[in-house]
Parts: sequence; C-alpha cells; structure tokens
Amino acid sequence: MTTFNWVAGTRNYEDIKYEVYDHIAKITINRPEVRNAFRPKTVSELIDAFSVARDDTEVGVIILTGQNHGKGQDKEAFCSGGDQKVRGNGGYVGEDHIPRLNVLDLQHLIRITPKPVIAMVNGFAIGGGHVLHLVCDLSIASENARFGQTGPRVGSFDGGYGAGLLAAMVGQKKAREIWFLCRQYTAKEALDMGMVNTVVPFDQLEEETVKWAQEILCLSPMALRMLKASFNAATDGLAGLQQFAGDATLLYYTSDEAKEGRDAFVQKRKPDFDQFPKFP
Ligand code: S0N
Repeated sequence: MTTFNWVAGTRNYEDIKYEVYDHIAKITINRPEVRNAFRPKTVSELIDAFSVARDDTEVGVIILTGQNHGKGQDKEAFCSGGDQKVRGNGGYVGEDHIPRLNVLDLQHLIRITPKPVIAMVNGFAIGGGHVLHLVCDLSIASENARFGQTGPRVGSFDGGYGAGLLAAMVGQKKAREIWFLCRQYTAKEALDMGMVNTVVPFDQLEEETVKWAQEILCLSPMALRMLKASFNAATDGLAGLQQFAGDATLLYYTSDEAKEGRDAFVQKRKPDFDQFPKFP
C-alpha cells in the first residue's frame, strides 16, 4: 500500500481536513464516530475548503472522501448524510440556532468548481452522503462501499440533484427504485448501474484515486474545464449554461479582439474590430 505525503492546509477546521499532494487537494469529512454525517458546521467548512481548492491555481484535481474509523471495513463511511441528531424544524441547526440545508450550496459549488472532483468512496455513501458522491465528477469506490438513499424512511428527500442527476445516471426506473425502497447497494452493483467508475480493494483505494488524479493532471486544464461545464450544461439548465458561458467569456477575455474593446474604452477611442477575422 503506497502512502502519500499529504501536506495539511493552513485553515483550522474542526469537522474536516484539507490536505494537498502533487497538485491534488484532498478534502476529508472527519466525523467517523457518526459515520461522517454532516452538520451545518461540517458543510460550511466543506464550502470553505472547496473554495480554497478552487482558488488555488496549483490545484488541478480535488478528492472528496470520509475519514476512516479503523474499526473494520464494514464500519467505514464516506458520508451518512445530514446529522439527524441536529435536524430541527426547517433544516439542520448549528451553533447559531438557524435551521439550514446548506448542503445544497455545497452540491452547487462542487458542480461549478471548474476542476475535476473525485469522490473517493471508502464506505457508506448514504442519504445526503450518497448525493455528494453523485455530484462529484468521478467516483472511485472500495469493495466495502455501500450506496443508498434513506429519505422516505427518515422523513426527507432531495428532489434536486439527488433525484434528477441520479435518474440521468442510472435511468428513471432504477432511480425510483433507489428512492422508493431505500435499499443499500454494493459497490459492484453501483458499478453495474453506472454510478461509480471503478471498484478496488479497500487498501488500494487512495493509491488508485491518486493514480486517476495524476492521469488527469497530465491533460489540458482548460479543456477539462470546458468539458465539465459542457456535461453540466446538459443537466443544469440555465445555471449550467451560465457556467459554460462564463468559461467561454474567460477564454474570450484572453483574445486580442476582447482586449481591443477594453483598450478602446479606456483610451477613449473608437474600437477597431475590422482587424479581426470573421470565422465561418
Ligand atoms: C450509515 C449507516 C447505514 C451505518 O450503519 P452502522 O454501521 O450500523 O452504524 P450505526 O450504528 O447506525 O451508526 C453509528 C453511529 O453513527 C450515528 N449516525 C450514523 N448516521 C448518522 C446520521 N446521518 N446522523 C446522525 N448520526 C448518525 C449513529 O447514530 C451511531 O451513533 P450512536 O451509536 O451514538 O447512536 C447508518 O448509520 C444509517 O443508516 N445512518 C443514517 C443514514 C440517514 O438516514 N441519513 C440521513 C438521510 N437524509 C439526508 O442526508 C438529508 C440530507 C439533506 O441535507 C437534504 C438535502 C436536500 C433536501 C433535503 C434534505 C433534508 O435533510 O431533508
């Protein structure tokens, strides 16, 4: 088993860990005693960590995972969803006593982060934890991983990405089965359904995930960015198109044609767009 020299970030987090190795940021939900369930603080820290990774121009790939408990593979968790013990009326309640569903902001952030995000699923991915792996670009699971939704059992549902993206991935009938029966599925079953990219033995999970990340890091970051936005545009409606269009604007800003418009305004002259080709 290869170990990697992960270097801890400078932020002080309580519920998560942020580490970097070879242009890869690894974000770990660190509440193994509750199977890495998230409370509002966990989610706000995850949002901060994803923002740090997004802004770091040295980071090309982000891994999301759960802290191992060390009490046996069948007890490990990627994330067991919203912490039901702090679920109040109207959402999950943190130190400020305000009920929130801030995991929806996190899901959106993962979608619009213009870098590949890999879910390294080390165990249970259940409820809101299952949706978190769905919104990641790739999912690599260990053989012990278990997948499923529990909403109708515990009195909740995720009708956004949790339903729509799942159906786009596994098909309408299977998605409805997953939500309507609240069963658990093995890593092999998740692979067969098209929900995960590969399944590896537990002790090879990180090595395999880093290998995939390093392969991605050899490729063009701008092409990857445009591809991620393209895939999302098909499922995310105007919000997806906004991201794709924003990326196109970024590219346009780097052109002489766009610079001519800016410079002409700053220099108080008429822009000369005649010099630029009108491509077919
Ligand atoms: C993960 C499971 C299957 C693991 O089973 P196992 O190994 O038998 O462990 P347990 O003994 O059950 O658990 C060990 C300890 O961990 C605590 N714990 C586990 N999960 C949670 C959790 N989600 N919240 C709080 N605590 C948790 C256990 O209580 C136990 O601790 P002790 O011994 O001290 O009691 C199994 O644990 C399991 O099924 N867990 C619950 C899974 C679940 O139902 N999750 C919530 C599903 N809903 C969401 O995630 C909603 C997400 C959300 O925010 C949202 C998003 C969009 C729209 C709506 C919502 C919404 O909230 O409504």
